[in-house]
Amino acid sequence: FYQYFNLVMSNLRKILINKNLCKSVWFMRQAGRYLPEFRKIRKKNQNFINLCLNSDLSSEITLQPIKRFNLDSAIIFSDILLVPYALGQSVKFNKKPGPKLSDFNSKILFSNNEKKFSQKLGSVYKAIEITRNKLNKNKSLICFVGAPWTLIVYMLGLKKNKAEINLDKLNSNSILLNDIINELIKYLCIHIKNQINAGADVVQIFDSWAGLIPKKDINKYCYEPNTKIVEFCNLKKIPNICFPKGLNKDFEEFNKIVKPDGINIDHDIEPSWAKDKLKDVVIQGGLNPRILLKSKDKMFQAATKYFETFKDIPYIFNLGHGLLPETDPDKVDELIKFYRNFNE
Ligand code: 1CP
Repeated sequence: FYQYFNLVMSNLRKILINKNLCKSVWFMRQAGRYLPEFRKIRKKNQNFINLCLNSDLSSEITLQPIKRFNLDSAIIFSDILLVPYALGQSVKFNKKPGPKLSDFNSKILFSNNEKKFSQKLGSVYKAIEITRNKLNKNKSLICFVGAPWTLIVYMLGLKKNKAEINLDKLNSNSILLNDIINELIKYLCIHIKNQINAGADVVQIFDSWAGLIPKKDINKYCYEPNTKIVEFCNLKKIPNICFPKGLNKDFEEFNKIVKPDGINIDHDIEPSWAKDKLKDVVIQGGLNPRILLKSKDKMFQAATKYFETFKDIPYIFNLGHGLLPETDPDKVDELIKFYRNFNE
């Protein structure tokens, strides 16, 4: 049975569950903005939320980078902000300064229920079903959620600019924040469960703004909520990868406390430091997406550092953040080929 199980188990699951040495590559934001075939669809679909909620188009976009580059995993085309949307907050995607949500209303948040929530996101689950049926069995389908803190940054409009949050707003809401976090954990677990039931193999939990949490609050806003979500995944045997971006040396503490199956490092983390400090976890990613805007040689040189450092331990090749919109798709192709050659 186990032999059979291993054979049909997708590559990413094998690495995450068995800490297997088999090789795997995918990129954050691999489906989207930098691909001409995506832009063509996007042009005809001005409302981004509606595009995410169109099961056929979502599935088509998810498969675009797989067709082009033969990556090992697909990540479902969706957005972390669909959860606040499904919980009753309207979301607009402006080009600048980014996504804008309607004013937060706690009465609306706390008046939701599982059935209503799952129905609102039904088309995401349908998109996963369609995609899983079309995707080669040895490739993984990754689903994702935003971690509570990162969602709250958008839900309460906490960001002042790229690198700063509004501390007064944070502190004046701190009592309410506890309840919001718990409510979000509940619905994020439901969203994970639904996506896995629809056919996703693995979940990635994006805490993209973890680096903006005041040090004294890091337990409350980052470690605890991520731990609860990972514990839920463990209970349901769902392979999970955490991405607490911007934590620097606190990546070590995060990993010891939260204990995810996989951890995506960002580009501020030195690979040899990660290998040394992040134990009992599969390391993923790290390469600066900006390097794909440089020459081929520079890109290969930077990537080699990751391949060399992690060649003897399980490692999922990926980036330290998402692919940038200005990335040339041919560079992505070259990087994947270079990776495959190196690891042959
Ligand atoms: O204008 C456009 O065409 C929309 C651009 C776009 C795309 C392609 C947005 C708006 N979201 C997405 C898809 C998306 N978002 C995916 C798809 C699958 C893939 O990776 O290929 C994923 C995984 C996300 C996740 C996401 N959305 C995160 C976490 C990852 C990260 O990059 O840090 C975050 C923070 C968001 C919010 C979001 N969605 C879109 C924008 C412009 C933003 C804001 C980012 C910011 O505030 O800097």
